[in-house]
Amino acid sequence: MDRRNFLRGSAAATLGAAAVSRAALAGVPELATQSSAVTQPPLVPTDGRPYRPVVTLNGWTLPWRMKDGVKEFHLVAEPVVREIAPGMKANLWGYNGQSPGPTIECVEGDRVRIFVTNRLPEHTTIHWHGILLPNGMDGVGGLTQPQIGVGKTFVYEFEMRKSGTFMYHPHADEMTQMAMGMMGAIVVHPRDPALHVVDRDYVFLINAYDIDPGSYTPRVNTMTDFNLWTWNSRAFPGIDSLVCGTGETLRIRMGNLTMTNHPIHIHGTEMFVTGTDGGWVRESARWPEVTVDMPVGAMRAVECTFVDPGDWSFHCHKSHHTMGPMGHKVPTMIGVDHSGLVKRIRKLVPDYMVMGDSGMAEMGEMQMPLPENTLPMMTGDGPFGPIEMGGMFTIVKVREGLAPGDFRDPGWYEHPAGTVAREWTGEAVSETRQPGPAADAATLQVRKPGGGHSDH
Ligand SMILES: [Cu+2]
Repeated sequence: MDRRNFLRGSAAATLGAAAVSRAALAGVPELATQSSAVTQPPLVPTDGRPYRPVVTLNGWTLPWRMKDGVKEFHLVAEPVVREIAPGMKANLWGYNGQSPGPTIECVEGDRVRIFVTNRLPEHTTIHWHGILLPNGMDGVGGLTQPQIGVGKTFVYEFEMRKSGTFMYHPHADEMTQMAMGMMGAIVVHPRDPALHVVDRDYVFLINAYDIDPGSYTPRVNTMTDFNLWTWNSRAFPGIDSLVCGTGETLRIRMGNLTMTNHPIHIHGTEMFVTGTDGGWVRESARWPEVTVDMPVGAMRAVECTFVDPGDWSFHCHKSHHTMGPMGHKVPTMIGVDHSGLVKRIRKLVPDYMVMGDSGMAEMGEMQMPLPENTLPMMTGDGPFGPIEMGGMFTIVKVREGLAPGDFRDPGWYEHPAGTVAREWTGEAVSETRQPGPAADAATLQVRKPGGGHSDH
């Protein structure tokens, strides 16, 4: 490519940005943009109806301006570079500098005006998932509105009729635009600030990418073979810890924009689903779970309280979703004795090594050279060694006496003496027996409403 064509090419690449005319942006709220993938502190409202703000995991909340009683937001759809975890960056499409875009927070009854500027190389729209609004504001390109052309700014205006957890994403060339990371969360707080109150309130979206090791841009045609399983476009150890005090109520709002379900599992407590993108779940309809399945295209708000402090795991229970991209295609070698073979191969390839003949855990420690721009299969260092996790995994750091609003990472949990599983060394143990279940067997006979007995 000669210099002239190169310049023409790069001009085309930045066409979106260049083509947004000043006139089109007259009167539009100033562009707020975020350059960091680190969890930002909650945005405490300084005007409008009062509410307790959420914390977006590895994200941020979009500032607004009040104009004649209307909350005005400005979203800019644009190419972004997102750090998936230290050591890997991805060329994604997102909003206002990041993928996912910023969380939009408002209050039930708020009238919102959302300006959407398109700096992508193709047209787009925004659909407001779960929000009740006039049909023409629903954001389905071709059906309820013309597409937002390259360089154009559209405006959406509606009232937030009900509180809850929702999201936004394009309804234009969806396969491409969602595979590239275009999505964001919407949290509408109750008009009555005394309703659905919790101590800490987190939100994130579940997404997935297919990015070949050594490359930077997702394959957008992938249907099932995703290799990066992410929360808010971050993979462990890039996902920040959630922070919570013992006895506090923790709400976690999650939305799933991947093409498969995710059974999200928490350690150390039980969760109740208190809301979906359809609204709040009545208290009488809630039941306890330690794994909440996240269906495709759905949101769930779960609430939990921790009694025990500690570093509690919080992850997808599909084991391949807690892995990094390197290693999915390694053959199973368990039980294969290839020690003789290795010697012979090393004569030809001195650095040859064998992996997985006694399981794959050794990959957690392996410092083998990776191709450029990818993540190891198992990674993350804990206080006791490698954590052997990647992908959709993080930690809820539960501590006693945390100050309200303190979301700083408290470091690793310091276990009280004698409370950590340890190697058995055969020391003498007390012979004292606790009363066992046998003594209580009679009281365990449960009378069923039908009159019969059952032994539980
Ligand atoms: Cu999963």
